[in-house]
Amino acid sequence: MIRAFEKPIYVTKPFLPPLEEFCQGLSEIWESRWLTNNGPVLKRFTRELCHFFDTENLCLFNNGTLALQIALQGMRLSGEVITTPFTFVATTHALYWNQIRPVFVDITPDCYTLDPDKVEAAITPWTSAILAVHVYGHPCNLKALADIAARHHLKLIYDAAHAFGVKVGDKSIAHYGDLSMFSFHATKLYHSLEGGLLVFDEAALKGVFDFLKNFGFKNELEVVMPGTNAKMNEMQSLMGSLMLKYLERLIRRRAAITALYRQFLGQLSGIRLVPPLPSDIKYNYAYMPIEVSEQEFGMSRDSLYEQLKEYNVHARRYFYPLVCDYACYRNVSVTDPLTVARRVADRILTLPIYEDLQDSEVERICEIVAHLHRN
Ligand code: T4K
Repeated sequence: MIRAFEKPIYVTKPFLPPLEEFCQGLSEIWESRWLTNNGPVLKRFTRELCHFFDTENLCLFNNGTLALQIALQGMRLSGEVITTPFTFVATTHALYWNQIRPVFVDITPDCYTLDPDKVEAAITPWTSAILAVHVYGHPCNLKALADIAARHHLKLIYDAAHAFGVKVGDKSIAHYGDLSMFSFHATKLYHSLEGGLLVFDEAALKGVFDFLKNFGFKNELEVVMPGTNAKMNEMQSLMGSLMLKYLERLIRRRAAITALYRQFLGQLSGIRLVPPLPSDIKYNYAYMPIEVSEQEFGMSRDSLYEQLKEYNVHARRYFYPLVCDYACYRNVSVTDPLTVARRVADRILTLPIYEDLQDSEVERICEIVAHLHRN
């Protein structure tokens, strides 16, 4: 008999730096009375990120969704954009808010990222860009997508919401494509309470993004474009800045948790794990996805999800349903049968993973899964 957890085990639990460190930073904010609108802490955080990414071409926002919306707006994209349905709704919402039609195409079965062959087949004279997602932090097929974008003169944008800290070769994942958006939401392995970041190739976009996130103000008297309010404030910037020094430790701990899960779950029939990523990828272990095959496992993904809750384990079905199946996108015509995306969305379950999840807790979660499998 396996006991249920006394306290809920959620899919994630935000890491926080020691309270004293945050309080120290807060006292500086209290002293300065500068709370938002390009304050000193935001400027310091921006410099730290410029160093981290080795580029000046970046811009901070109050969340990832607005960052992506502004990216599309600032790059003046229109018409159709080819994208994935296997993502968080915000990816598609950002297109919709820019009056761009999403063209959903299928994903690959190994890492769940856009299938380059399907992308190429979906290009029309109205296509302006590809919006791919490094889902769970898994890098997309960077080379193939870059090749397609170059041949068809399309912009290549990455929703890298999950991919902070990921490197390919010796380069940050941010340096692939024309632009990448990172989310710093509390549920991400690295966060600034809420926050978003754009890293881009073209230096001239910086000025545009700075205008767009601050109502379009150039100075007190001039508004040069109809911007919005998407500024990161000083408390967010403080958290982001403090968190940077813990990033490697967080990734290491997540790697260890992932290894434990893989060791236990890899032996269960009906559970599919993502194959190990190529050795030139430095992964961030952002999520712990498993695929549940009802026939082999003896229980559907949904039953497993529900039964885990009885044990106080709150896994999540990221990303089910597919975005194109939400009521607000059902009128978007989809020609690709999305065979892989549909199969994956019906089977996927993301298990708890966070810094202070104990080894014993991972083992117990795996024992519960094995117990449910046997019974
Ligand atoms: N693109 C992609 C591919 C994304 O995944 C996202 C966001 C975006 C774009 C947009 O970026 P942001 O605008 O969010 O920066 C969560 C997050 O809210 C969302 O940021 C994230 N993706 C998405 C995958 O997950 P929910 O609705 O599932 O979160 P929620 O509130 O149910 O939290 C999940 C669990 O985390 C809770 O059961 C408990 C735990 N939790 C959560 C919060 C907020 C905590 O322990 N503490 C907390 O403060 O969307």
